[in-house]
Amino acid sequence: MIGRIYKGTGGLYTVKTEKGYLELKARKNILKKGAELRAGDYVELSDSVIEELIPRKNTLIRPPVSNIDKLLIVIALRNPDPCFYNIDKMIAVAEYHGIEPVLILNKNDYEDTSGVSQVYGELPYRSYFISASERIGTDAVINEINGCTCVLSGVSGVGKSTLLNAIAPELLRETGDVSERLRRGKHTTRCAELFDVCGGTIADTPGFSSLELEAFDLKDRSKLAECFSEFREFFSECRFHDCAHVKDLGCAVREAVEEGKIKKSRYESYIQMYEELGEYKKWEDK
Ligand SMILES: Nc1nc2c(ncn2[C@@H]2O[C@H](COP(=O)(O)OP(=O)(O)O)[C@@H](O)[C@H]2O)c(=O)[nH]1
Ligand SMILES: [Mg+2]
Ligand SMILES: [Zn+2]
Repeated sequence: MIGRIYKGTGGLYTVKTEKGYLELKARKNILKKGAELRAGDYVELSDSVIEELIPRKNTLIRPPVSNIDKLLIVIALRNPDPCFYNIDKMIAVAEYHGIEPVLILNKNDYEDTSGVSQVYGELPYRSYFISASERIGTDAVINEINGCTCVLSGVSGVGKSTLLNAIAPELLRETGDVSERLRRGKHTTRCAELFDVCGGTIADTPGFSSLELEAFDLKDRSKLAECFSEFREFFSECRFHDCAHVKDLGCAVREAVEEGKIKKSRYESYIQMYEELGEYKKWEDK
């Protein structure tokens, strides 16, 4: 029988199967030392134990979730003001793992004073302008979740819980800054859990407000540019086939930035991430 892990703590896993939810332990040594089964993993089971991990389509370490179709990135037009670099990092992490990024621009009732709409409304990703608290545009999010496994991400205060309450009231999330702070103080567990909502599955990942660069698992930073979708069409025009698109002569990506074909902020994020990954690698080598 095949099942999917919906939750796992302390070596006991909640597995969704054709017979309903089962609480199971995993057979020893089904994973390499130190590795753990994660929410979202598909597994093969016998009567009373998880026998085998079915190869993952993708997996994240932080938050620990596998087989993700979409990363729903929630961005507030204001309050909190958007951090472009952080958003670009989330998009790149998704791209790197073969997860489709979907941009949800929330708090559309505010005026956009940062220019975030122009940047993220015009990338080659689907984007939606919504107001979670007013429940405007939230049907589009329901449609995105339908038939997919999704992870919701975005920094604290952007409206993730408000959005979840609007589209899946059965989950009943606490909202607001105070509850967020309280929650973080109380619970130190950082475990992910899947929920079936809106015809799909969503991962709730308390303690993970945004993806971390370490979770990138990207040792070879030459792959980073690939994670910036709108850069790709220019690669073949760079003078050198191994162009890093940093200071290289005849770089078509840099030219596209100069000509306004690529947003400056996106390119700046690329450079910053490229440098950060270099530092990460140095640190790794020690
Ligand atoms: N003005 C406005 N406020 C919103 C909107 N959506 C959520 N909020 C407010 O933003 C605050 C943070 O929301 P919350 O859902 O807790 O954010 P989370 O930290 O991402 O889960 C709350 O006070 C919400 O009422 C919206 O569309 N417009
Ligand atoms: Mg919340
Ligand atoms: Zn180049």
